[in-house]
Amino acid sequence: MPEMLQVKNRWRWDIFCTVVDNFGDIGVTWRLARQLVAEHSVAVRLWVDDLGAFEQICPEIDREASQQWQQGVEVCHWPTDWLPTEAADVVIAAFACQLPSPYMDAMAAREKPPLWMNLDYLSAEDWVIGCHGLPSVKYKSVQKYFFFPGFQKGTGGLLRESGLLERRRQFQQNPEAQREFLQGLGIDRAPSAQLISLFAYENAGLASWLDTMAADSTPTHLLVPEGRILGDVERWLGVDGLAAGAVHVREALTVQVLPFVRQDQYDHLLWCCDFNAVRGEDSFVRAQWAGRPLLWHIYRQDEDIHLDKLDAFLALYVKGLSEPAREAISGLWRTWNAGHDMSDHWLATRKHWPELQKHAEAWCLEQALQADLAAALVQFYVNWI
Ligand code: TRH
Repeated sequence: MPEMLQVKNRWRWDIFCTVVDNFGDIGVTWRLARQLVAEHSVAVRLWVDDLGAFEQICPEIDREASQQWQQGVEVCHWPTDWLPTEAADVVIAAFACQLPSPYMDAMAAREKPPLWMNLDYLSAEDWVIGCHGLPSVKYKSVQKYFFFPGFQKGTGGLLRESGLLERRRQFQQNPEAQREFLQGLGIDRAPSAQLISLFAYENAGLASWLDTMAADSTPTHLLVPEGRILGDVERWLGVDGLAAGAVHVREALTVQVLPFVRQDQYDHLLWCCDFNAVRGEDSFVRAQWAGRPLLWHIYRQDEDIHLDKLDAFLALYVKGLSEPAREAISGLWRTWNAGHDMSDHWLATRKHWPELQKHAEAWCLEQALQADLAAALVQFYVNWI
């Protein structure tokens, strides 16, 4: 074992990330890079083509620097004109991004070719199990492999840092810590109000959901990080130029706009809330680790293939729920993703609140039984060498 540790200490991994849009690409690769360094003593270089997006989730990033160290990770700006660089032992192309061709040649020039993997998008579809770990294309002597994150045995699992659930539980059991954290963001939670976070793409169904919450007998405090959904919030409130710090009250609903916070703070926000509306990939996973009921705005894809992904996830997620609770939460998610009227589905969901709360924690614990994605990647490499 000590030998293995010594070898491991010398491992060098390169992770390549192109920011296609939004924050999911950098969100996932930054999280993975940090975890590999912190928990597996791996030397990681993270190549990113857009440091501006990176800065949003990690404000320490110097967007002008071609190379910098952040939390033990060597962050490199992926230049348009690639300079000769030695290839690492393990090369991860995140979300099928195309590596620079001189780097591919450097991979092929190594005495022992590196392990080259494509870290794919997250999907709960069954075919993922059959494809995870399979060889993909080859470049000269270098074989590429598919690595699929997932929710079921036989996939690469989900990103989950060591001790995450313990930290989350301690925080959720500490009202004072939560109060302090929320106050730090300028949030003064009324004791009787349910707290909901809203991170989503533009959605025509939002107005009906806000109408329903405003008319409810239970007060709601809705926290909206700055981003794409703000236009719909503005239209509903009848105001322009919403920005971080804005607070508007409509009947039982308080809407508060938050600044976009660093990734770790966003976790704490999710842990504080009774219900989290999330989107894309990384926030979706983090909301599951929060152990609270959630609503997923899935990233839209051509020919509506994202709807198959939504159904595949729902089919797994609702197992163990009573039929009415199952219908309520599935209906809510499908309606949200269709941009339709949320009123009835929200009221139906509220009826099954205690069951959905219990279920969210049970789902989280069930998912935590899988090896986490970083550990699974390291294991894949160990098996490969
Ligand atoms: O931003 P997203 O929609 O990202 C993506 C991309 O669109 C990507 O191209 C697509 O492939 C993928 O979705 C499916 O959603 P996601 O994945 O949740 O990423 C958001 C990241 O931003 C996540 O790491 C959490 C982080 N975040 C913060 O750090 N602070 C915040 O205040 C908020 C709201 C989010």
